[in-house]
Amino acid sequence: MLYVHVPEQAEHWRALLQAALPEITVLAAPAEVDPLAVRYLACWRPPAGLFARFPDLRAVFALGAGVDRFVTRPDLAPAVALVRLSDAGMARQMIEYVRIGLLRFQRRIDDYAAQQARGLWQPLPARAAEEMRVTVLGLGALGAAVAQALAADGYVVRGWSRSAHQLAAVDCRHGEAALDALLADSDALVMLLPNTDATRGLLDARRLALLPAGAIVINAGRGEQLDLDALLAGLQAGRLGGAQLDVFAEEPLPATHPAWQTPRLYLSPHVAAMTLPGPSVQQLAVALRALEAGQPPLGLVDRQRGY
Ligand code: NDP
Ligand code: OXD
Repeated sequence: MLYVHVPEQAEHWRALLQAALPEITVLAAPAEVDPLAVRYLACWRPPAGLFARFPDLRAVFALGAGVDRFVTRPDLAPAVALVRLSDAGMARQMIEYVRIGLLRFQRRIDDYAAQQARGLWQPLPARAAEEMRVTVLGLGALGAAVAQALAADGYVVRGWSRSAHQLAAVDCRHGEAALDALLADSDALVMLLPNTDATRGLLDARRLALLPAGAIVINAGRGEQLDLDALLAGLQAGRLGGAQLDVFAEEPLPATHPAWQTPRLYLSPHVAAMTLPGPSVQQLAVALRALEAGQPPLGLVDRQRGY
């Protein structure tokens, strides 16, 4: 049996999953579920203790890409497979989100909005894509797609990951030792990393200070990876050119946080790439059948590595 725990859209997800997996029973109403019969669980924000309720669980399907809130859960036994979404329609959304962030500053859209408020008609110089060095941190399902889309747009694109990668038209580097030099040579930084012990606090004040004057920072990975106070200080001082942030260490961002009022900082409420039920259900169904056949599914998380 597959139990889907998405309280706000329970019946929608249940019906989609049942249609995609006619060979198993899919339930979403807790009262109908016999915990001993549950082999698979699909959820996104699992409440504390959820996993421990099902003693015969084989796999948990995270209905999102980042699994930082799953890998640290003490109630998720090591033997239970953890499977996440890999792209499933999110890469295209992420490409759009990053393009918006780059173009807003590159084409001076933010400056024109400020000028409009003052009734000022004043053309400003803009930068061509070919003049902009963009570094993408994380070359996974999302980062690789973003890096390749930006390269096709004409940007000078560098990518950074834990292990070596090869991507057409992207200068790929890997390992922590390569990071500082990349930052010092970037007009824009795009963060698409998972939240792990190795990435938390990665973009600290020292590393942010390596970015050239006027650089743009876009973070859609996780807020814990970026020193927000240092970023705000860089923006307030006019040293950084602008920032677009979708993720925060504390979500929702508290209403009193100074980030809301910081000039040249554009915020969104963790919506850069949202889970699309249609493609997600199709991917989950393929993954579940792979597990049943004893094969490793797409999106299988390495729990030691943390992503
Ligand atoms: P993947 O697991 O496919 O890719 C992760 C990438 O990060 C890999 O290239 C990996 O390197 C790299 N990486 C991991 N650890 C390190 C490290 N210590 N140093 C350098 N590189 C590292 O993830 P996705 O692309 O699917 O998603 C990335 C993240 O985006 C998610 O974990 C989530 O936090 C965030 N996200 C945000 C969304 C939003 O709406 N804001 C929506 C969806 C995801 P390697 O290839 O060598 O393993
Ligand atoms: C995420 C997601 O990981 O929404 O942020 O999938």
